[in-house]
Amino acid sequence: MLNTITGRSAFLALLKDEGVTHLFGNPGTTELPIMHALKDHPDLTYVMGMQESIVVYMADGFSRASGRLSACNVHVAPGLGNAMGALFSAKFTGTPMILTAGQQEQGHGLTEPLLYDSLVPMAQPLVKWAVEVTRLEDLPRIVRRAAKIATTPPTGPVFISLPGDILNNEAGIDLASSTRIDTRVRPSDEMIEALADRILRAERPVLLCGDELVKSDALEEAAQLSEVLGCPAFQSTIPFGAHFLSERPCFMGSLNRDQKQVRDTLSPYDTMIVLGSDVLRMSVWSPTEPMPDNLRIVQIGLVDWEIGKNYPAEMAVKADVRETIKALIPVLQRKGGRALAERAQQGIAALAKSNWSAKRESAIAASKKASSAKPISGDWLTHSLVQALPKDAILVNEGLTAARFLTNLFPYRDRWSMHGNAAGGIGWGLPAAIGVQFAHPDRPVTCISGDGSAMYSVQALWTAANQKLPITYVICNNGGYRIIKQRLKSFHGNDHYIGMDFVDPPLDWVGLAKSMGMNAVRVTEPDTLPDVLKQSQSGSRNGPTLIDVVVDGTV
Ligand SMILES: Cc1ncc(C[n+]2csc(CCOP(=O)(O)OP(=O)(O)O)c2C)c(N)n1
Ligand SMILES: [Mg+2]
Repeated sequence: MLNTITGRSAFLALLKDEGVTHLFGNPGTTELPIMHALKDHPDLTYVMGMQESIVVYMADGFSRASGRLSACNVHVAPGLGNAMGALFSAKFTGTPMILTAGQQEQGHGLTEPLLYDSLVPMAQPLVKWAVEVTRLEDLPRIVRRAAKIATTPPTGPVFISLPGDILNNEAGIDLASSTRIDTRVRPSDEMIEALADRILRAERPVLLCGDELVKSDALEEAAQLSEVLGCPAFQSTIPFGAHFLSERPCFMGSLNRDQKQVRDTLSPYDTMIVLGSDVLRMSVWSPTEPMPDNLRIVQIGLVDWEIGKNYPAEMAVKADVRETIKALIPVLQRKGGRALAERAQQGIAALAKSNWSAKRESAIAASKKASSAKPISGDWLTHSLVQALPKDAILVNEGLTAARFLTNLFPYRDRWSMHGNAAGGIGWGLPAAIGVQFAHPDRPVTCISGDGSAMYSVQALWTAANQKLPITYVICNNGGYRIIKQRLKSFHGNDHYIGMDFVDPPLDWVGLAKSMGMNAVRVTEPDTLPDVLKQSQSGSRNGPTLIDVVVDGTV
């Protein structure tokens, strides 16, 4: 005879058994069964966000900064609707996340009560699997399957609708156990040989490095591969993670999203080895094709949707990047012999003048030139912030125009050290930093955000204060949507910036932050900025702090 258990308690027990430690949520009546059961699960921390997009962004930050499964719970149809922008982001980054919503009782939902709509079709386009539980006995199978699907590469969010009758019913059910699929697969011996032969045939190879190097923990291996070949390694066009060890000699920084520049940058090469990355994902349309005509592609990764998606791959391998590189390097060395070693040495020497470290020096010099500009230059802010950060700092980046040089200045030293806006929907940074801090309670987390971006999710500050998280928030306050103004001007030659300023009335960032229970300071003087930033990083703190930096908004 199995012990009887309520659906609500079984749900929380199942999440915990799948490794979930925090439930990010926003409650309504349909979530009350879960809220009722929480007191019996004190080892699951409930983190309340004051709007559903914040809830999902917090969970997203947690998973992205840890690689672990996260869970978040939102309120029926309007709550799921509020969460869609954040779910879109989680889909983009393949965040392993279980998103749930309470739903009206089965049968009652059919009468279309207040707040009701079908949830599964709403969530479906953005998740790997969407399902509603229709029998309590199915709950364990569904949660176990959801956790497995979310965590199996290509990882991604899943959605479960939880009707009230399922949560409140009681039954003798077996909670079963967790399944995790080990996908650290390497290619066949034949393929490794063929890959090595093909790469050695390349006269001018180049690496393109993406997010799977973080997910598969392959940063060291990727750096070694670049050094064995002596070839440049570029980060992909959206630098939303620490996709390469910045200070290694072959790192060139990230490609940008200017089609012409990318084409020019890549045209010297004949073979692009794509390591767990999308290929030349762009933002705005251009008549220029970013891929040079004669560049051939060798592509490796587990996210097969991206392989050969827009550009055919001459060799395509669905395998773990770390395991593949580990198997490939000794074969390359054996086959390449001394000739390869010599070529690699020359290649590394030739990169010394143009690699990330060299470019960093010139970016520092350029930033210093702006050290006395007022309003404060974004470049001086970025430089001063990077100088202030301790070695183990984690940076959450949604700094937009003010932080344009951030990834040129901040070195990625480990795979969790930087997380940036990936999918383009703004408002991710403030709440994501909360999840990042929960994932790394012992590391200092700093979030840099544009003022416009921050206003999409400003109530996340309350959660940071409520949870006493020592996050430093740096707001780049230029009083408007500068990037949109820049684009109106450059695309349309129009400098009538209707709907892009917030100066009447201006936003009172210090007042906003203080109203949500946190310390805040406004900085207008470029010479005091470095000290304020340094102070923000020193000592232990019991709660967040906000630094409102008044920066240049010139278009
Ligand atoms: C969810 C969402 N809504 C609107 C946009 C369009 N958008 C892109 S950037 C931007 C303005 C960003 O302003 P801010 O964060 O202040 O940065 P700044 O350009 O001033 O540096 C807007 C509105 C978007 N990307 N995502
Ligand atoms: Mg702005």
